[in-house]
Amino acid sequence: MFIDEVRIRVKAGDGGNGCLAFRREKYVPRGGPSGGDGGRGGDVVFVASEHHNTLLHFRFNPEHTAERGRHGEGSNRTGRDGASIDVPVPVGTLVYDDETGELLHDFTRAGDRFIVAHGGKGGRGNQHFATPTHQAPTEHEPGHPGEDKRLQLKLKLLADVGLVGFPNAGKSTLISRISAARPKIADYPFTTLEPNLGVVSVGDETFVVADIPGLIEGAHLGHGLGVQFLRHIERTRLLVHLVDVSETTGRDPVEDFRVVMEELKNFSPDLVKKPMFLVASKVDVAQDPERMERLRSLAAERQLPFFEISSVTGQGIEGLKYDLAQFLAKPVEEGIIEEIKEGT
Ligand SMILES: Nc1nc2c(ncn2[C@@H]2O[C@H](COP(=O)(O)OP(=O)(O)OP(=O)(O)O)[C@@H](O)[C@H]2O)c(=O)[nH]1
Ligand SMILES: [Mg+2]
Repeated sequence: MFIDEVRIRVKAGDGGNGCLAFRREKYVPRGGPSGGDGGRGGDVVFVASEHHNTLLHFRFNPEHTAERGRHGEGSNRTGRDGASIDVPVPVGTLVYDDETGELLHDFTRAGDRFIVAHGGKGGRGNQHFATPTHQAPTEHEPGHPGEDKRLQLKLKLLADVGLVGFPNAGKSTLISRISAARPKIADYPFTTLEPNLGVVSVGDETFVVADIPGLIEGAHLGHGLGVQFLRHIERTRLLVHLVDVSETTGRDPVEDFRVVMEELKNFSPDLVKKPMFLVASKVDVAQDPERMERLRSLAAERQLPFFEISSVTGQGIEGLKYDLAQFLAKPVEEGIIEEIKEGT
C-alpha cells in the first residue's frame, strides 16, 4: 500500500519535580534547604532519513514518547535529564499540527533535525527559595509537562519528473515502458488511483518519474479524483504532459491540453511555470495528421519541447528518455529542488 499521510501523537518527557529537603548533619544544628531541581524531560526529534521512503513505520507505531526527567533529590542533587528520542522520517515529509493545521516543518534534506515536542523543564527544589528572612522555605515546584501534540505527516514523493494528462492518456503505460514500475493499465479512465513511482536509467543517469491519476475539467472542484495528488509532483523539476492524439478520445487534443493546464494552475500557479515537455501519445493509432499538427504548433507557440510517442510500438520512447536525462543532468542550485529557472 502506498502511504502518504498519517496521524500520530508525540509526547515529550515531563520535567522532574523539584525536591523539598533540609540538610541534616550531626553537630550542624540548622542545615539549610537542600532540595535539588528536577531534570529536564527529553525531546521528541524528527530526523530526515534517506533510508525511509514511506510513512509506513508510523502506521505500526503511531505514538512516540520521550523519557521524563528524574525528580530532584536531597543534598542539592539535580535529577537526571530524560533522554530525547530521534524518530526517522523520509525526506519530503511535511509535519502539520493536527489541531491547528499549521505547517511546523518541511524536511527537504537528509539529516535535517527538528524538535517536534519539547521536553518540560524540571521544577526548582526548595534550595532556590531561601532568602535572608525566609530561611526554611518549603516551596518547591513540580516539573513542567512535556509538549503533547497530535501531528499529521504528509509525504511528498520526491520525483524528478511528473506525468500529467487526462485519464486514459497513456501515462501508466509510458512509465511501465521506461521503468520497472508495473502499474495497473486499462482502457478506462481513472485506472490509476494512487501515484506510482518508477526509476528510469539512461546510461549512467537515473531519475524518478511519478505517474499520477488523470485530471479532468473541474478537478480542482473535486471532479474525477480531484487534484490532491498534484502535491506529489509539486517538487518535480519537470512535467511531462501527455496528450492522447488518437481519435478515440472524441476530444480535441489542444483543448485537452488547455483543460489540464487550467487544473494545474488552479491547484498552484507555480506548477504551470515548471518546465514542461509536451508529448503526443498513442501516435500508432492516430489517423488524422491534422490533430497532431495543431498540437505541434501549440508546442512551438509555447516553446515546449515536443515529442510523438507510442508506448505500444516504442516509437519516440528512447528519444524522450534521452532528452529527459539530458534535461535533468543540468545542474540545479544546490538543495533547492523546487526553484528551477523558467523557460528551459
Ligand atoms: N494504441 C495505443 N494504446 C495505448 C498507448 N498507450 C496506452 N495505450 C492504451 O490506453 C489505455 C489507457 O492507458 P493507461 O496507461 O492506463 O492510461 P493512464 O493515462 O494511466 O490513465 P489513468 O490512470 O486512468 O489516468 C490502455 O488501454 C492502454 O493500453 C499507445 O501508445 N498506443
Ligand atoms: Mg494510469
